Amino acid sequence: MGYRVVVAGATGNVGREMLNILAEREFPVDDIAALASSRSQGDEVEFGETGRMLRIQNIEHFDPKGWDIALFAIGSDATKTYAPKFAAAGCTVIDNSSLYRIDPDVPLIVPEVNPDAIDLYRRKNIIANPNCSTAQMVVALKPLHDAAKITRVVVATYQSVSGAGKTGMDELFEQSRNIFVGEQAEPRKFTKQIAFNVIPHIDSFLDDGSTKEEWKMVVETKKILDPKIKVIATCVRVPVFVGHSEAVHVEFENEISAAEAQRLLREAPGVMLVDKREDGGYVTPVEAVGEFATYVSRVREDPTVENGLALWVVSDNLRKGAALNAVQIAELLGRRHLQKAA
Ligand code: 11C
Repeated sequence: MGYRVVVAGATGNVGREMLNILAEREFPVDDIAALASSRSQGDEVEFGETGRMLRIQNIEHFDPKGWDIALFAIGSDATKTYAPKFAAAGCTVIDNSSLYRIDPDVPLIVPEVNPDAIDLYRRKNIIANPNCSTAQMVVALKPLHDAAKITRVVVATYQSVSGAGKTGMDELFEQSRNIFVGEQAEPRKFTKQIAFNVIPHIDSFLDDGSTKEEWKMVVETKKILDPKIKVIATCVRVPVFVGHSEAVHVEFENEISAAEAQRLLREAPGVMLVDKREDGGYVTPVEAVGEFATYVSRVREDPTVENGLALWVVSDNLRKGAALNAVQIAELLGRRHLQKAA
């Protein structure tokens, strides 16, 4: 016996990956509903590569009563309207937007890092999924924190355009083509040209000069991993379609060698260490696309601080950064709280 599962936002980049991953991981689905706004009502999406087509239903008119789990990928505004309604109807919401992430009554979960925090979900019947750049970083940091206690993280991200949705991907494609044929490459979604360029700006600016994306990495890392860890991030959009990369510089309370860190990372859940210290002996975003793992490469000691390491962390932002983590949360929820009779 399985679950009655809803995917809300099923026509978007993340919603489609949620359907793919539910199918790939053979999540026990008895019934599945694909929802979106009225614009997509009546369209069809495939449930993974099963050949089963799902007709898109309008979220506005959908009755969540009797459904077990809803994976939401509909953005904060729509989440504000629909998550409380679904949760009150007894359907546990796993939300990919930033709306509930810092709500003290909502757990923010990365199953490899803080699975026990999920028990808090009963307060609102909502579980938050972190930002993509946070999720992959905390998966890599967790075994190192357990071993030597992280005190400070300095991270620079190299984030793909798929983080900005399908319109971001279309803009990179069109600008690249236009530049090749000698036409204008006007920015629309992004604030500057993204093709053959990098933009040190993701999400809106805050009063202290940081961006909201950078702030999310700070507050989410504290909530998931340890509130005592100091974090500073610089988040940069790069002309890559899928896959976020991060240069992460970590300071520890206790000594930890690069060799010990490599040993720990080799064993860590969700991590794939690829660190050969030779040409090509590291992972780049195109190699991470479609994969479940968070890849760690370039592990080395940082001689400029007392106990420091530098790492290169890469993952598929639509998967570990969003849809995969949401499905893993659903699996954890099922194991711990929503067990069905066999
Ligand atoms: C990006 N990280 O790459 C963003 C996308 O808070 O879930 C995800 C935003 C979020 O643009």
